[in-house]
Amino acid sequence: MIRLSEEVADALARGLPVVALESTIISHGLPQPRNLEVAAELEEIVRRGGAVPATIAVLDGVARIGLDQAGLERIATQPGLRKLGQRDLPVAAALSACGATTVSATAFLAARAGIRVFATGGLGGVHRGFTVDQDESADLDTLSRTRITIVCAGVKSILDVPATLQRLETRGVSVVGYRTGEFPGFYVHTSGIPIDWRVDSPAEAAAIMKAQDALGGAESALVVANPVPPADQLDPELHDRVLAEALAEADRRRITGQAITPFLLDFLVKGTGGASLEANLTAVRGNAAIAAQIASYWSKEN
Ligand code: PSU
Ligand code: MN
Repeated sequence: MIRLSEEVADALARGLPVVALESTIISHGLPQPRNLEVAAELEEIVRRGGAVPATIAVLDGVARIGLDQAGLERIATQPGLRKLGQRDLPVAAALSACGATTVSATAFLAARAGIRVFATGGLGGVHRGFTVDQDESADLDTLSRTRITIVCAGVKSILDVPATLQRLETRGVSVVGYRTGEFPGFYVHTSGIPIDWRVDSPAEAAAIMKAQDALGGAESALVVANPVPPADQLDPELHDRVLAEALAEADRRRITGQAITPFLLDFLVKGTGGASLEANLTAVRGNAAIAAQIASYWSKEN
């Protein structure tokens, strides 16, 4: 049910650095045709950082760890491709379905394959309005019981960021800022919320991973929160204004569940004239680069 590409299998067997990449950001998070270019570009960034990229998706019921060009094209262009969280994986496997994997499904599959480092844009989390609709991304649950290091630009700013940080704390997920003492704001440099820990190098991140393993206990994740540089961020005022419009529109149209994240991301792209897309891409690129460095350091040490 899980198939590794030859390159990824070989790299893992030889203890070479590997970085997992998710596919939902390609299929549901970014507009076509840019998304296919980005899929290729992220893999290239990981390679330049000295690691092997493993983009993960489910094709014809098989969880694929490491996609070839044809696989990348399918996740970027196939109409009606599903968005798969961890709970969807057995169903997709049994019914030979195709789908892109979210952070929860990707982290689960990566860990099963023996990949320790994962790069994405922003984590899912607690949605605004949680007290009414109980929408908390399965990403948080998976990270609370999966031994993986995930490099992200925080959580998507469409979410309730303080509540998400609180949930990460409650569920025992370690969170460190990468060269920052504030939790990043995904499209913007900072969410304004301080975090307790920061690391300043891949070596420090790898040391935490080593300590996680040495201490044992629950197999929880390490979140390495890496902000977009201030020069590349979305203008915070524009961000706040368009986000308020997006949330109001989602409310009006009663968009909920799996559809809400893609809807809001898309609304932001249109409402900011593409500026949110550029900030999103800068975030993901930076995360892929840092993930490659951490994976490289990790493989040297282990
Ligand atoms: N980050 C992005 N774009 C995305 C996502 C994250 O920059 O599209 C995706 C991830 O796959 C994440 C998912 O796991 O959104 C969360 O969706 P939900 O809130 O439905 O769990
Ligand atoms: Mn959700």
